[in-house]
Amino acid sequence: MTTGTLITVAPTGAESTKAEVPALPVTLDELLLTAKECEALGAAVIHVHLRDDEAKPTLDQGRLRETVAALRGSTDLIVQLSSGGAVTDPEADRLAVLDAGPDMASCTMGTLNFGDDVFLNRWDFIVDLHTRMQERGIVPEYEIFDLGHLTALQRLLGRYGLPAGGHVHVDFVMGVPGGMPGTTSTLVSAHQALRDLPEGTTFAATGIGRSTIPVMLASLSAGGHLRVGMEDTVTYAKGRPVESNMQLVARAVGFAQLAQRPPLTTAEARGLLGVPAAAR
Ligand code: KMH
Ligand code: ZN
Repeated sequence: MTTGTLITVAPTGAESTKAEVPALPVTLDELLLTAKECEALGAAVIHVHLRDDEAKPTLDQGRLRETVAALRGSTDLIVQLSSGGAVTDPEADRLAVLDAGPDMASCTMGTLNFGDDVFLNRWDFIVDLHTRMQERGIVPEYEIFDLGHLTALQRLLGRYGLPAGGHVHVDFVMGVPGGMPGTTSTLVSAHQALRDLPEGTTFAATGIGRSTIPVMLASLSAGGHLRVGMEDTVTYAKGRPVESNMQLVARAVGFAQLAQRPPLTTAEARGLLGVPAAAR
C-alpha cells in the first residue's frame, strides 16, 4: 500500500567543512533553526551529526544530550542520532551515542570504501548497536550503502530478532564513491531485494551529490520515502550551491506532492516507524 512520504532531513553530516560550505548548520542555534523550519515545511525526522566549537565533527556526549533535549523542546521531529559519525570516530564513541537517548539512531550494515577513506562497520559492532538499541527502545534506521548490506541485515534480524518498535526501516544511501551508484536501476534492485526482509519493511533513499534528483524520483515512484539535506547534497543545480536545508526539504515536499504522496506528519511518521509518541 502506498502511503504519504516520510521526509528525513540530514542537515550537517561529517564530511563538508563550514569554510567550504558556509550555509552548513554547525552550532546548536543553527541546528535548531533549521530543525524548526524543516519541520514546518514537512520533514518528520532529523538525522543529526554534531560539530564542535571549531565546526569539526564531534560525538561529545554532553553536546549530544543537550542537542536531543533542545530538539525535543522546540520541535516534534523524530530525533535520529548518527552512530556513523565521521570515518575517524572510534567504535566506543559511536556506541556511546545511544547513551544520549535519541528516538532513533542510524546503524550502517557493513564496511565500505568511502571516497579515499574506509567507513568501518564490523559485524560484531553492528550486532552491538542493534542489540543495545533493542534493550533501550531506540528505533534503528539501517543504512544501506551497498546491496550486500541488505543480506547482512537479513542475517542480523534472523539471528537477533526485530528491532525496537518491531518495524524495519532502511535507508538506501546511494552514490557514495565505494558504495552502490545512485541510479534508478540500482534503486529498483535494492527495492526488489527487500522481499527477503520482514513483510512491511519500509525504505527511504538519498542520492549523494548529483544523484539526488534521480534517486528522489525513483524512490517516490517505487513507494519509498526520502532523505534530503546538506549532509548528502551541497549543490542545488549545476553551478548553484545549496542555500539552505530548507531549500532541499521544500524541493522534496514539492516532488512528494506531485507524486500524490504528501509528507507524513510527525505523528504519522511515529506510527509508521514504531517510535513512541513524544513525551512533551
Ligand atoms: N559520515 C559517514 C562516515 C551515518 O550517519 O550513520 C557515516 C554516516 C552514516 O553519515
Ligand atoms: Zn549521517
